[in-house]
Amino acid sequence: MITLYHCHDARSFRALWALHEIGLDYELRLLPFPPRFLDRAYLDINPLGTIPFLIDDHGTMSESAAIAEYLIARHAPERLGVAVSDPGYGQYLNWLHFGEATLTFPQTLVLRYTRLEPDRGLNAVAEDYARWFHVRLRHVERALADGRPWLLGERFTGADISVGYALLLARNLKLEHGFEPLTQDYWIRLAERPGYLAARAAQNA
Ligand SMILES: N[C@@H](CCC(=O)N[C@@H](CS)C(=O)NCC(=O)O)C(=O)O
Repeated sequence: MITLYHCHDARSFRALWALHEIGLDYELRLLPFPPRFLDRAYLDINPLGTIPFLIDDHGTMSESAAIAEYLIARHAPERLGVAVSDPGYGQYLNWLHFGEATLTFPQTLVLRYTRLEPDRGLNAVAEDYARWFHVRLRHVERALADGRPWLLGERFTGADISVGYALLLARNLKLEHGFEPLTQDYWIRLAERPGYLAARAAQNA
């Protein structure tokens, strides 16, 4: 059995989305945000206090892109993953990590200084990192320039879940004005996927 600790629309959404794309049974534990302060008992489960936190028969994990990669490798490698022997394997891993390390990290500074701690007077930092995000996002536009529907080509993979979550967060932070045309179309394709819609319904249930 798989258990996922999740907060609404937080990075743990990558894991939730992957679970639905794969079609796995799981138990969802929804927490208030931030759980570190609002659900102290959670620290006994995950001492980091962060989400996601995934438990399965083999152990625990706390990194959202790694969880998507792991679930796909174990349960849907051919449908949603890219094999080590495939020439696209390096690109697959690169996009999986780019989604978190390059596209999500700068947005967390925007979230922190505009939504969570606006009284710190660090709005200039938020503006700098919003710009940083938009510049890095051009890499997605370039990747889609040959008309491909998904980052790796004709097939949706875990890389699209990782980058797709960064686009969802950007929309929530009102940063979508920096989406260039192909990126905007890509977002629409992502948001129409049954797996994405089912994950959103699950967190709202
Ligand atoms: N790199 C980790 C980051 C995990 C993380 O920091 N999650 C945030 C939510 S998006 C969190 O739990 N924040 C609450 C806190 O730091 O107390 C990942 O991709 O899962």
